[in-house]
Amino acid sequence: MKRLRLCFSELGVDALLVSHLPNIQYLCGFSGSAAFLLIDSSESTLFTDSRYTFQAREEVVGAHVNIARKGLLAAVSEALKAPRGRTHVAYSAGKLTVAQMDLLRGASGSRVRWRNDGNVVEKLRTVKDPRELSIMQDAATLVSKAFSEVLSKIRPGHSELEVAAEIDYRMKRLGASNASFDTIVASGLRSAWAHARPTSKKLRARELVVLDHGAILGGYCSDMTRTVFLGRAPQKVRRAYGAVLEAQQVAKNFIRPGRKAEAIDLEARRVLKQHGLAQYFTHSTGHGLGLEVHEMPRLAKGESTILQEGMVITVEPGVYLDGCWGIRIEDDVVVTATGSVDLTSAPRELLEL
Ligand SMILES: [Mn+2]
Repeated sequence: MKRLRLCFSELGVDALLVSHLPNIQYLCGFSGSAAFLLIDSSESTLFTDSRYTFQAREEVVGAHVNIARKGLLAAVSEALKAPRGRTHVAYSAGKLTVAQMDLLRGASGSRVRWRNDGNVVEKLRTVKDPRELSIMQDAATLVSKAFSEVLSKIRPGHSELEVAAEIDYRMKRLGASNASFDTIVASGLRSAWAHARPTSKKLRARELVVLDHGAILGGYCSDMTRTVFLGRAPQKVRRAYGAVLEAQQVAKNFIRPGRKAEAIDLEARRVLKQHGLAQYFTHSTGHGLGLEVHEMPRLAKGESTILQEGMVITVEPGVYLDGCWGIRIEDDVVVTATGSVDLTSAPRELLEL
């Protein structure tokens, strides 16, 4: 919150209304499902409802707690009306509905001028402190371990849904509070769908299987993808797999503080181009990771964010051949003073099961 207040003058505001729950958790520790956090230059107030009275008392640090009786936004508006000379308030355009904004504007009146917050909290969140990095290392280790435990279930005859359920179960047995997104298990032709949902389709011999899964541990997400072959992989698959792995390694090696996020994406594409596969790489190379599974920055064309020490990002090149198969390899890495270090520990070479 101290670092956030230093941004107020640049934003030209006296206060910030935080409406995105992960931002609220980041700033004051509250992990409930209904809240707003109002931060002005000297104090902060968390607005939540009576379901969270005890939880807020336990979790919230550095903010007063206001248990709203007649709706959170009514309580927020009331606070904005208080005669404190508050005039310019930043809000998160992407994280408030039009209806909520109308209500706030109507109730707070013309004395409050609203300004876009420019994702100021999301930007602070990109750089993780040592405590966050330690949790994220554990979350990445957990998902690597769950994957190794589930290998015996990735066999012909088991359905995608069964394998996905097994992954989720293993992650929870290892201490995850939840999966960080719906686990992806996509086999055969369906592996070409970059974000397929698992189905009742049974795995068959001589198929590729893409497994993309992540765990939430201590509030922080991990995200990992492995692609395995059921049986002995044909030459074509081996070559494509080798190209994706090379693209991933080269991209990782290119990561260092001071480089633009888009440069890493370009590097992965350059390698796949050398192998004649660039046209099949149809998504961005990676994304920030933290309290949310997709955060700033994206490793993508046009993303000018400068990488900094302490950022955690995924590196996940892939190739998808419509009607044939898909391959993706994804690891979580942390940007260090001189380069990057893997958080994900599961082996990366092609597994033939
Ligand atoms: Mn990912």
